[in-house]
Amino acid sequence: MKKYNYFISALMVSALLLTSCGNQNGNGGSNSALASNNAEKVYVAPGEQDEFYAFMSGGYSGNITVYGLPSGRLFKEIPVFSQFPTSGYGYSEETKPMLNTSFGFVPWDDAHHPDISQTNGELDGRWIFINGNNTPRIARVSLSTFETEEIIELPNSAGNHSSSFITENTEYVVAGTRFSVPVPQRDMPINEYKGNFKGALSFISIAPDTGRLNLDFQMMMPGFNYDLSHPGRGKSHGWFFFTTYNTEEANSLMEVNSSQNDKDFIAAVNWKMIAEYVKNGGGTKMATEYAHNVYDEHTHSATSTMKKEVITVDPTKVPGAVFFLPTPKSPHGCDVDPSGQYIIGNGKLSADLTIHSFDKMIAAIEGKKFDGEAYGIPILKFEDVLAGTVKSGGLGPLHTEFDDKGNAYTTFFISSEVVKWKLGTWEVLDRQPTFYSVGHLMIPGGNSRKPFGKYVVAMNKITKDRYLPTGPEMEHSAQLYDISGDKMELIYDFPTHGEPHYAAGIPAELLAPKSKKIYRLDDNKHPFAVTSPDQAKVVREGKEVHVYMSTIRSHFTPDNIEGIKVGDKVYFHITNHEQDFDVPHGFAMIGQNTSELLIMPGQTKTSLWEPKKVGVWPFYCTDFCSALHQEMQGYVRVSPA
Ligand code: CUK
Ligand code: CUA
Repeated sequence: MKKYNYFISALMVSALLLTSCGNQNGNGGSNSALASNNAEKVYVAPGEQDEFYAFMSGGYSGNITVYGLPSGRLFKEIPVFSQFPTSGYGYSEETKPMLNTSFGFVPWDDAHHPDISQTNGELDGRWIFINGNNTPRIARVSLSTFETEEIIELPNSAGNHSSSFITENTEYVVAGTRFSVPVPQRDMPINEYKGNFKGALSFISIAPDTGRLNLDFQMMMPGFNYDLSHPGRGKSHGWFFFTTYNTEEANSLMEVNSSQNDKDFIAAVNWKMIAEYVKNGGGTKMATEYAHNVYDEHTHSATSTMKKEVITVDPTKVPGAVFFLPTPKSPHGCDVDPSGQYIIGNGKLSADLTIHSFDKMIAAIEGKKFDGEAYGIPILKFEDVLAGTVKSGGLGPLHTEFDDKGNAYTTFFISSEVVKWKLGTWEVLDRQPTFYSVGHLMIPGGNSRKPFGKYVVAMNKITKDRYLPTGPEMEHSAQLYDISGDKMELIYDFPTHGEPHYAAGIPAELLAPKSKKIYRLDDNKHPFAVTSPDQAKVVREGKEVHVYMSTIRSHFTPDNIEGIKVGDKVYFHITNHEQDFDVPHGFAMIGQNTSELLIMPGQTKTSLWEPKKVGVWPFYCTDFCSALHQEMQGYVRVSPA
């Protein structure tokens, strides 16, 4: 592989380590002259609704939070990878299988990048996808029920960071691997990493009607760190781009080891070509193990299947499908503009942004103008693919989004700012400070062919003085900018839950009409559902007891249960017979060490209780559902074993 000479400037390294979050205190944060005007811009009057929904990743909370824009109001937390006592997700018998993995039950993850399904490159509001970083998984969440419907684990992957980005007709959700690992996993010396570890890029197809996921194939790439990715769109539809770092393949990423190369790569992958190759029988079947968990909206239940095989593809066996584009200074963000022409790689140790041209890339490939190779994969010449450079004047560029007027907006972590620049001329048009140390930013539709360029949200890593301190640990801080004019205008601060890395935004008018208001009882195919309160019953099968329970304002049926013994396994299967919008009932049993349940109208949910003590034990409804909510109670008599 070609090597580049590179001296890391001392300034750069110290800046990277220190961050500038302390430097900007009092610098434009609370400009009261602007305040009254801007208050109107974010004010959503009582009874009125927000114009946009923002779906923010929860980071280490493992979930997705849903905010309104411009109000910054938190509407909902959607449990995805984490158990969630509020609704019983991951605790109820129906949802526990969602969190199965080949490592067992893993009720937590680190969720970074949500992405909304698209049709012809435009947001279509059907599903949102999100990655589990830690135990590599991809989830699909329904945007009609706002429930997690599917989670697929990714074998051979580790640190599933560069996902879950989708192709422009929602053909594939694609995942890179941040950590390369031995494939298959085995006991070997860590310092034999170089040349022996692999970087698996996973291509998961999405069924057009149901959204069902299938891990079609994995490309076994050289052992770099595949950090972020984005699909081509428009003219570059059919390609996927991944930033890499540590192309040195160092097993210890002290600065000296991994940033020796002046340039790492953006890997350009022609996924259409590889999908065709696999369809025609290409690739190798490899034995492995990964969980595939599916939640069925009709049975209100999930099933988990352990898959045993994956098709792997050696990229050198598909000539013309994979190329490396040299990209300076350990690139992080990898973003493609709405036209699909420009691929932006933000070198996080750099001040400048590197923009590659898709047309030039194709011309270089056709002209076979290569500059060596890495593990058999051709490297294109930097100058041959470069479209331009933005001399940003900032430090530590991370991520870029786009508006509908040909502008790009890039975050700078170290210099704590958003810089607006022009696609094609590469001139900087504006810059605004962020508070503080911004990671991603989001414009609704800002990574699609049709951005809605009214607002940009900056998601900041450090909160510092923005809110009254609620202890050493603070929520994160987001800033909202109005970008409808020539200059960005900071109009609002709001705290965000978990650690939002990225967000996906969508106009309310594309989403709200699809939102499901109620589960119909006649569509409830849960095996333990009861069709009416008079069907309620208690059935014993050996040590297992199944309580077929009904709940409707303001009563549980049955409400007095006898004949239970210490050591039994008691399953409460509770059907909510309400058919009014937004009337859940809860169910909680004393000593219950899983969680309560929240059962929506038309749903059936199950809680397992294993009584440990003789006595008469109460249960009650946990959701204030009617004037007689406090009357929603019952007893279970537990006799000696
Ligand atoms: S990110 Cu995941 S480390 Cu820049 Cu997309 Cu925050
Ligand atoms: Cu049902 Cu409270």
